Amino acid sequence: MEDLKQVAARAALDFIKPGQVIGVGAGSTMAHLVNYLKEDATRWKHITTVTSSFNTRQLLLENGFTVKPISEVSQLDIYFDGCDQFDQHLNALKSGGGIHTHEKLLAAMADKFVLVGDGSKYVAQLYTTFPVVIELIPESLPFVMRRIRDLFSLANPVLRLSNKKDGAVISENGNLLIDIWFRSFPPLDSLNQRLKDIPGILETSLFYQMAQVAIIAGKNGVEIIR
Ligand code: ABF
Repeated sequence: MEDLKQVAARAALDFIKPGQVIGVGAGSTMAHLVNYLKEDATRWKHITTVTSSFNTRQLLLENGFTVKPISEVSQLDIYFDGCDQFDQHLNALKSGGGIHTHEKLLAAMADKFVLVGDGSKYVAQLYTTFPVVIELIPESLPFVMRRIRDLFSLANPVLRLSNKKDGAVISENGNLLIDIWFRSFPPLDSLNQRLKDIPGILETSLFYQMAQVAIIAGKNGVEIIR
């Protein structure tokens, strides 16, 4: 019996055409998508893939797919990615992996950005069970912390620390990550830009009006939201 993430990932195959350049994001739902592509390798052997995730890259290579570095691509036919939460306007929080800088780059490159997930990720409006995560250059930490506290009275910015050893989590780009926990979100339509206007911050995990489609699998089957 497929779980809901598998059902959603299988439905994503209908959006792919042989020979396309497709982006594949991170997480377990995307791992299911790669497995379904592998199951029909004859049909999908000529697709070219690009990914934001080290783990997804390894999985694609192990299954014989062509994987191009992001640096060699300026446009994608389609980009699939999971998320932590998305709302009825397809605004999404993609906070878990801390690789949102590359994920947002691929989403912007794509002619179509498709969110894929189980129904639990779909909410009427984003709420604060997930933080907005920012990637920042290390030397800006004290300033960025101060500026966030000054600008957002309902924010609690927390440096993401490694749970294995002392010290902060370092992103794939060699930067720091701050999880900003909000007691309630400020207006979403300006939040991403207000954060990115703070010098030192590279990117946020709030994907505001970036996705064109969402594929969700719930107990009543698959729903496509556009
Ligand atoms: C990644 O997918 C992150 O944005 C998010 O945390 C994760 C969700 O993965 P899963 O499919 O395992 O729920 O892109």
